[in-house]
Amino acid sequence: MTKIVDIPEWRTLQKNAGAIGGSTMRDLFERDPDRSRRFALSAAGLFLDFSKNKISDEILKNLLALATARGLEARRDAMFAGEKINETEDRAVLHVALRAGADANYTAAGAPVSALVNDELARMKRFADAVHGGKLTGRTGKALTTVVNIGIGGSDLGPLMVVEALRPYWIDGRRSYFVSNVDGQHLADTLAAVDPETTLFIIASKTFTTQETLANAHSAKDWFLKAGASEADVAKHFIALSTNEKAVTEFGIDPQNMFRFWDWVGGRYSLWSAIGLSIALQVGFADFEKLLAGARAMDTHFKTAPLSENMPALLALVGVWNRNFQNIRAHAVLPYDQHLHRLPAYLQQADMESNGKRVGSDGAPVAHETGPVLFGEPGTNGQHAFYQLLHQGTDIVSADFIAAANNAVELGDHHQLLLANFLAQTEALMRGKNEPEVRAELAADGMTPADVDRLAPHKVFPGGRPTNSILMERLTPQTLGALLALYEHKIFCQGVIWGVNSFDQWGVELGKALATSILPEIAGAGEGRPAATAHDSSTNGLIDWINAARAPKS
Ligand code: G6Q
Repeated sequence: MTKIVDIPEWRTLQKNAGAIGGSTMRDLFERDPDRSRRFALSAAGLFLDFSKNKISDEILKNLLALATARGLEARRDAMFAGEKINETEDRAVLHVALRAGADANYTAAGAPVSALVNDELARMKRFADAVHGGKLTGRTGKALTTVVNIGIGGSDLGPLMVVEALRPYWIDGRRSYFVSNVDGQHLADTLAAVDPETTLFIIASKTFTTQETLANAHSAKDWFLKAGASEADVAKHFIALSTNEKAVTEFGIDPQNMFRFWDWVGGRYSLWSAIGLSIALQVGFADFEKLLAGARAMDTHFKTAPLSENMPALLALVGVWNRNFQNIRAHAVLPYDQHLHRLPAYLQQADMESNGKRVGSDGAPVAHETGPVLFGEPGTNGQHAFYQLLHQGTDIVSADFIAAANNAVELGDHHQLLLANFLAQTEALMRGKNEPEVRAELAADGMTPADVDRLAPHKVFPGGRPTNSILMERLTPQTLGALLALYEHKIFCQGVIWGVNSFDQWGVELGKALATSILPEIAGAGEGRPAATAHDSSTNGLIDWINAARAPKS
């Protein structure tokens, strides 16, 4: 089979990379001030400027040709048609059906799903409204004002990130906590802050077999029972979000208190499903629906816009250019919005679990790089931390800068300061500061020629660091929904171009299996243990060290 790196469209782009190598991004802007108009577009309430990448019209044309050669549109249509595009798990990929609205008519592998989705949304709405209206209360009749969502990975990061992002939309008096880590401190710290009489525990697990989530769920239930509740009270304080009714029932949750989703919803794409119930409880169902509507607007754009005017496709192609033709290995997500502080963590999973693959869908090792290392922090905090490397490090890192023009809190000139920093950073990363500029500046400051010589090399900024700027008028449920769908589809497009299955995650299995086998080798309180022998010498040594450190001290 022809490797992707051998198709003519790939080769052409390699030649383009060589040809543009001699120009700086600053040159490109100086020669063509109009580029920011051509390399920008609006969709679903978002504005994307991708002109600060080292691309030209020809490169963009050739990237679009690569997308066409890789069958991107056909693959997109196959996803929307509910075909089983997640081949290794033999599943359709239909998170778009979760937010498609009342009139939708989606099918997954030929079976209708939209009525199921809408029924479940209606159940979620009834439940959220009943909790908010005080119709559903805790065992002592008190309002359920607090949610503890117990889940991990896709059953945690999405709803946690959205609840944090929509803080201005929180219903007064309601609080939400998210417990994910099997480290008992996470649950213990949370339980210490909540009242068992007013807390609703949501056990969020697609499979309902996840070790961490079940350990936390059982411990939360023990805590609840020890606080004076009976088994019969569990129904009033524990609900499940899952695809596995049998395991939910075995845990002791009545299927009446279970909200369903389906195997065609990937964990990291599930915040739009029942997994979003914690969002609906914290902000109200109406705002949850607006989140879905925002994503739907981006879905419609993605499905219908030609690739040359398609925001997710263009963002993906620029990422492919940077990764494969500019040899950029890391990508930063930098929201200039404190409420988006969990967006980088969420996207770390969405992107790295989806496209961090070394074997193509055909089972053969790929001959090109796939997903970059993704990281990030909100601006301006990151500026005082790792931006040093972004500006002057030996590795070039690409970045997405995200901001809203208006803030929920207009406090003095804080938001202007935030926006000025947002703009300054992308300009500085693109332009840099060359040696003559640095020397002139130092001399103008009255520095001696010797000091200018000494300091100038340290003050040079090479520039040419690629960035995308994503703007919205305000961060609302709608624009947040659109932003998240933009990233989901970007990841999908890149997976298609790279020829990997973005919807499986076999890479998380090996560690899970080994943890299960090692568990019996870790001493419990007060136990002595023989030396470990079953592993390599490092792992055996680490087990022995831990067991010695856990042994009772005489
Ligand atoms: C996401 C992954 C993974 C998953 C967690 C939790 O795409 O599959 O992060 O969400 O392992 O799984 P459960 O929801 O089944 O507990």
